[in-house]
Amino acid sequence: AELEAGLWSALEKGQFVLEYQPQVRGSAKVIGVEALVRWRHPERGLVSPAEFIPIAEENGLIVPLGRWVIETACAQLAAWASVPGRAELSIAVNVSARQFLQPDFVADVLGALERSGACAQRLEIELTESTLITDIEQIIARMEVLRAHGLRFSLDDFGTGYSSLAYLKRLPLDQVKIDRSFVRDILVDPNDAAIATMITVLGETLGLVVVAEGVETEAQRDCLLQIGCRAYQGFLFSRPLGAVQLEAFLDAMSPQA
Ligand code: G
Ligand code: G
Ligand code: MN
Ligand code: NA
Repeated sequence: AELEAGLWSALEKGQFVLEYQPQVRGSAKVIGVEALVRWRHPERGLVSPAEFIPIAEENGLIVPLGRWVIETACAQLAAWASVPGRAELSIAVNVSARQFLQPDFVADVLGALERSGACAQRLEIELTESTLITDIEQIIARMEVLRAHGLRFSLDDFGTGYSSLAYLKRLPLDQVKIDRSFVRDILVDPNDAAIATMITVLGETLGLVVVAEGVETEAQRDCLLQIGCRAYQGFLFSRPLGAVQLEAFLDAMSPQA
């Protein structure tokens, strides 16, 4: 309750910040970043979205907060568009069900792209399986409208929800993310390795980019590579970084850019 009181004013006080976690293909090429929101709380310091997103979804703040996330990501894309080596980067934003199903969602996203001048092809939307339990037809229709404008879609936390296989077939997706719960013990748990393999094969067969989340060690990455998964996100490469730190990280990855 104490957290909730501060949450309402946090947006106007400018207390939210985005961090960006690189997504890497092969061993070094950064293909994009995932935007992850944090709350710079005056007393508590950086508060994790795991703590406040559920509250924001409950009380409706997720709608203006989600709008702020998309606007901020678009502004970042527009800033990168003119920088050599940065213009190809995409930003993935997490969108919750309540936000995605707002009547104004499509208009908001297209408006943010237009106002910022960001390229729609560089903006990716991550939906989780739990988003998809309500009103699947409506969700698919919206995805198709946004994809027609060039946006891409990623299915987050794959394998942790319901009806995974049916969704994977029906949804107009570009990418699927192997949930980090399957990556964590991939070296020691044959079931996790089997699930990660299944998701990779299925994703590739359906023409999707498959990204493994929560990759923390080289051994995990090697194992994923062996099963055919070539794109990764996780602490092995980088933690989520503030915009300034991210610039330094990108410069270190490709010094000539
Ligand atoms: O960054 P971190 O591991 O603390 O994120 C925890 C959870 O918060 C993740 O499930 C992530 O998807 C979610 N999250 C992070 N940023 C956003 C956001 O901008 N919008 C929504 N809806 N969820 C987010
Ligand atoms: O649900 P979603 O996939 O959006 O969650 C992303 C969350 O995963 C972020 O909060 C981020 O901090 C966290 N994360 C990113 N990389 C790693 C990792 O290598 N290990 C662990 N344990 N968490 C990670
Ligand atoms: Mn995500
Ligand atoms: Na995830």
